Amino acid sequence: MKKVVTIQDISCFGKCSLTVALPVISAMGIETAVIPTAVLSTHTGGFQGFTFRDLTSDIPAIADHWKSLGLRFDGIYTGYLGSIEQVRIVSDFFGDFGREDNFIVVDPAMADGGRLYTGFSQDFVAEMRKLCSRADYIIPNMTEASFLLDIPYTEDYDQAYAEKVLRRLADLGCPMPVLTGVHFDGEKQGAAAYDSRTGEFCYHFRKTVDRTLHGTGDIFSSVFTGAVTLGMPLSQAVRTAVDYTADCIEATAGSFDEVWYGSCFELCLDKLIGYVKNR
Ligand code: PXL
Repeated sequence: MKKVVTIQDISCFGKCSLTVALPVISAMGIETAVIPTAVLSTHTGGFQGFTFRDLTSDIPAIADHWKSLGLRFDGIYTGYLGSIEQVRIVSDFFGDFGREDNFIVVDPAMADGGRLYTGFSQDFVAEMRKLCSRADYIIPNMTEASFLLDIPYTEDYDQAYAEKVLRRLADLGCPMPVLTGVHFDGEKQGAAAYDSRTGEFCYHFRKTVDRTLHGTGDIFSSVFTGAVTLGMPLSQAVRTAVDYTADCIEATAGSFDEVWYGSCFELCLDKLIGYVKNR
């Protein structure tokens, strides 16, 4: 069986990070080990007064135990990381568990809508930039890409601009950057990726649903990680991740007011399994 380890927080309520990654990657038929980096009562996007228990100091101990067991993973996937120290420790984990024949996905989950999430600073961005340089794939949205590249944020751009951003992301040291939330008109939205080894770009779009839902980036990155683990080429991994994310958003469309804290991804897992089976 293929094995992935995902390193991110667990938000006890509000569907994102581990409560998304674990079911989604497992549904793709991949064993999913987890390192919870923190326990929060809710995610930080719109809830007030959430608790935050930092588990940073557990990470090296977990890594040491796993090293003693000789555990190996086909993929390492990191999402939301809560502090600069945590990013550094995850970087050490890459040193311990990264190999020639596995891959690293970094989702620099730290910003959206032109703004950093609560609790993050420019120093955190600088550390995340270093972590991205160690990944095979990074999956920023346009806000995160703008912070990583230190360029002004805009949602008014064309294909040439998206490709320039992707090239510059690759220049950070990650050979295959993926940009999410890409749109060139009001009709369609999706993702774009660049393989700097071949110079090829790929895109996949679905009809835009004009609402922002929390956790869709985590759905995308989880499916993308699973797809690459299953050996899908970059363009197919992007297509599968866009399609499932769009399925989830559409499945939530009737309940946007009720479930702003996450999408009804559970209702679409059968489709995801279908994408995997029919690949
Ligand atoms: O969806 C990304 C995410 C993950 N984990 C926590 C978050 C967020 C986004 O706000 O707050 C705790």
